[in-house]
Amino acid sequence: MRRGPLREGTFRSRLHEPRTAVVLGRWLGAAVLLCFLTGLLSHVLQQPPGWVAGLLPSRPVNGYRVTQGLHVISGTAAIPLLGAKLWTVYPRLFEWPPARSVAHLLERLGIAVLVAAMLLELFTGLLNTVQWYPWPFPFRQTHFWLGWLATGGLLVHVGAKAPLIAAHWRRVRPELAGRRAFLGVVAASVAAVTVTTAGQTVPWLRALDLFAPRRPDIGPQGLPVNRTAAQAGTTTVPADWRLQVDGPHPYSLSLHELAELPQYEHDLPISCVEGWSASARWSGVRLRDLLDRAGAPADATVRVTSLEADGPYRVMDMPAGYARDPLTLLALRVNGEVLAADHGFPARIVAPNRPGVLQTKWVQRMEVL
Ligand SMILES: Nc1nc2c(c(=O)[nH]1)N[C@H]1C(S)=C(S)[C@@H](COP(=O)(O)O)O[C@H]1N2
Ligand SMILES: [Mo]
Repeated sequence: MRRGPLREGTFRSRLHEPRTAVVLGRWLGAAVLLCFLTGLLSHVLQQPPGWVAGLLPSRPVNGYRVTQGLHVISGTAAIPLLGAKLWTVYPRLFEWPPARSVAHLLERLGIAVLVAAMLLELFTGLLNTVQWYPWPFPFRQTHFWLGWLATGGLLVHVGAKAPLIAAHWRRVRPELAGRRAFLGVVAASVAAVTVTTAGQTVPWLRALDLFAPRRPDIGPQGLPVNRTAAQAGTTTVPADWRLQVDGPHPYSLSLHELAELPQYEHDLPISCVEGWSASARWSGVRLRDLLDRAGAPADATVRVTSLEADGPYRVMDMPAGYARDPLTLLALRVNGEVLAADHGFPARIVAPNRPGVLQTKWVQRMEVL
């Protein structure tokens, strides 16, 4: 097969043809769609537009744990799928002439945008799971907009290729020799990356969690840590620490006074946006009790500020839906022990169905907004 400037017979595999691309495209499309939708959800939960904030549900307790687990699992699975898909179609890169018409040129440019956005999206996502940010742009916003670009580009691509996809949707008989084996290898690669990383969030895969950056049970008090007290500069808490609560009736409480209030104990997960999650038994004071004591209106948002001097998660706003949930705690203890410095001593927030980044550690102040 002659391909552009390259010699005759450069691409010898017969697997470089539309049926293989269609089968892989279906798998990849499903992974990308799942990844996109769960990513949008994560984005909204982390930074809800004003009118959405009041509508976010604090249940199911493990909702974010499941959706963000799926986000990182589907994104990771998309990496070998994208590799296989690109290998299948890459001879078309050398198509000759490069553009047969304006429409053909536009379609090829669209594919260039799609491939670039998809590669960058999966690359930034993968590096984020290991907290490595070797680029000058902000991760979250870039990942968000690239997600739209990649998914939009995918829809255009599917539209442009619809006739070809339809023509190769059904299995051909007899099946091309080698295709089944190739697809089998791709499926096995996807299964391998999934089972060796999903253990960071799926408890029964924990033993196989070889390549994920975290194991949910490794860390102080049996729980991983993202930002340590040393990194946050909160290893020594002032001896005169008091929780400051500002609202219609402001007050402050020492740690001892907090511990004297009615304590509640709940199993709640920390679900990091990076894909790991772990459940623990937290105990402390209910946030709603602290808010009632401050005379907060039932629909008030509360702003929580950490002792940490700076950092993107120093200040967190919690809409009433979470703040009023009886499970939401200002936790003083975890798994039966006083919080370790790395888990937010003297007090931290734990709320159901919320991203880990919003589970503020080393709490200093709460403000009724
Ligand atoms: N003040 C403050 N709180 C924080 C963070 C932080 O950087 N600063 N990191 C958050 C992130 S990203 C996660 S996943 C959880 C992790 O909690 P853990 O370290 O107790 O497991 O804490 C959150 N709370
Ligand atoms: Mo996190």
